[in-house]
Amino acid sequence: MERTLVLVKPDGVQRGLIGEIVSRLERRGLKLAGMKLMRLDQPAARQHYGEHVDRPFFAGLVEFITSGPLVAMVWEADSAVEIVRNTIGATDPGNSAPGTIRGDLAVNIGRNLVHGSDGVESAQREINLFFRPEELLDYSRSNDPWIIEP
Ligand code: D4T
Repeated sequence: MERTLVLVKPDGVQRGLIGEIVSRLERRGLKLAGMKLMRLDQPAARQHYGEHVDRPFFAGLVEFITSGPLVAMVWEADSAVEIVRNTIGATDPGNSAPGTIRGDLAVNIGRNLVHGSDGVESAQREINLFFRPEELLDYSRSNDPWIIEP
């Protein structure tokens, strides 16, 4: 089963949208494997956004993501990476389709509420950055056959 990392960024926490965002992923049928409220320090933030180190928005991005608590989660499904990306919507809320998290709840690329891993490999790397293996739980849900064809 594929796993992906999702962050409710500090803007989502401050705006009281943790429940809304978790609820959308839950109702989609994704399974929660791990979750914690935490504050990212500068080194971890620089590591998480390492691919953007040379971009002009990098400093602002690190400042923003470390500015307050965030919620880190691991969600699971077949094709979890793609399903989460589609549920979140395009990076720039100006292009996010209505019905997506960003398309319904955000208007600015620098305050786009959520992060979702963009590939299976980056998901694995990001999950390892945020969670220890024992913090991720393997369990079955009684309604799984109503969500996933056995
Ligand atoms: P994250 O990583 O936050 O889920 O966003 P995406 O995966 O959808 O998009 P990304 O990696 O391209 O960008 C990371 C992060 O940087 C912010 N950003 C991005 C920004 O403030 N200005 C910009 O021009 C871009 C491209 C938003 C998301």
